[in-house]
Amino acid sequence: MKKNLFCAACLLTVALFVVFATINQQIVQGSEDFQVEKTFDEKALALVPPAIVLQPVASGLSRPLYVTNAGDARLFIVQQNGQVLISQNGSLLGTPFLNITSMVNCCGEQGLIGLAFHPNYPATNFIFAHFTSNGTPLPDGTPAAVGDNVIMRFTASGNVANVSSGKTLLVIPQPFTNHNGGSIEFGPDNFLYIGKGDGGSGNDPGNRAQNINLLLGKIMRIDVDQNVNTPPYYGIPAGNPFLGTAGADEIFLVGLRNPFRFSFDRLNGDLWIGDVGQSAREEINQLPINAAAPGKNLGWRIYEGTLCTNLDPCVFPVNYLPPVAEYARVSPRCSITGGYVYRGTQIPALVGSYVYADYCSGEILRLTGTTQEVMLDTTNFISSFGEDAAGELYITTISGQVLKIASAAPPVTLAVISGRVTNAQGQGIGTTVLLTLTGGNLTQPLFARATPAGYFRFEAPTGQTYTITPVPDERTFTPVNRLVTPTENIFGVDFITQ
Ligand SMILES: [Ca+2]
Ligand SMILES: [Ca+2]
Repeated sequence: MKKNLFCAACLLTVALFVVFATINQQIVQGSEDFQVEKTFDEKALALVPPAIVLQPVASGLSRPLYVTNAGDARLFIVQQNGQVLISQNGSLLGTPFLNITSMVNCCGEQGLIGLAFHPNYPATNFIFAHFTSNGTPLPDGTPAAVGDNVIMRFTASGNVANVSSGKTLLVIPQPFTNHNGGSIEFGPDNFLYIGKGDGGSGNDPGNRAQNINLLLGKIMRIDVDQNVNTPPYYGIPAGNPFLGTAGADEIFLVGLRNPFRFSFDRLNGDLWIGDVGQSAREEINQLPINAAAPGKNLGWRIYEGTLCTNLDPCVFPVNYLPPVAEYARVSPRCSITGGYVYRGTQIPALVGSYVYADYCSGEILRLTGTTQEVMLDTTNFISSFGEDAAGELYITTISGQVLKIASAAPPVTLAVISGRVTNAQGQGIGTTVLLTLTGGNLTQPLFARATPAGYFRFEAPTGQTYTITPVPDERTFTPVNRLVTPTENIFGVDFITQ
């Protein structure tokens, strides 16, 4: 009998335990669900490309190739013909910021192909331009042959750069008209990085990208704060790999084919390069700017992406750095347009992804980890990406547009929805009450547990209608549930029970 009693008590205990554990599990799961609901959204967003749209910024342009900023609200639009235009408050200013059409050879892959503002701009009022010469002597008298690649510094103030102030940093002979590279960008170390193609033609016939005595097929790094007033108007950073040894001192990375566009992640300073392939692979390279970076060899022309070209023996070069991603050059895809790691605020689901495009297919893609996803398929020939001061991204189309990449969805704002469960005397009921929030776009209910004083709170996206329900137990609640449609934080979603 005693045994039976024990067993009955035991069973009761087990039953109670199970019930309690179930409730507890619900609560735990509930709070996890809440967490999961929030992280689920983020995870889901990380796995499903965000819906993006393109918003017109400027049109009627002449072969725009780039967009950049000077740390303020203006957008600087680079046209291949040698003009830089300013878009301010949604309209184009009538006078170009920079106009060097008289010294630029356009177009094809030639023209004004890169622009950078000094990191201390406008306090240090230097801008830097990368262009192919038309053979006209440069403003400081330096000769340049048709097709030579020039890196030139100008002074600028307000909305105008001074062309006659031009100082020549580099004149790089270019054997063919294609593969001029393009991007010039200041890195996290405040040095100027310059992307150069392999000199052109196909399959790098002069094997220039692997030749450390040539500046072609390289990323260079120079210090524009050295020799500010004396030629060559730059110096060599101490960490450059061939400083004090064989090889051109300006070289930072070796073995690129045509890094038309590269950028630095504004959060962590990583260098991201879209290196245009020959006929098989388009590739993306990424590396942190740290002590291991100088002298890395990105492989061309031994490798195109991860494929051996068979132009040379298939042996990894010293300091080889393989791409972090690549895709096949299969129609309609033909040429990568390197972009940016998105660090803006208007497309939360895109933060941290590398955004890039294919010039021929018109697709805008993102790379997250090792996953490449098409976000938007367009009919545009996307010549470049650009970034404004806030980190929002733009594309340029060779037909003459600048378009902003924006979220197709309205921004999600969370509201606090809170209230209290009390007895008729307005006192907390001293024991916990579980509540659920269902409805809206939620795929699972959210759970909250009232405190002993009766308070509870949820957070849920605004603009949707939810039902809040105390989970029925031996008590009844008045009302049984409540509907809310938060546009901002809501307090006083109260219930009364015995
Ligand atoms: Ca050297
Ligand atoms: Ca490579």
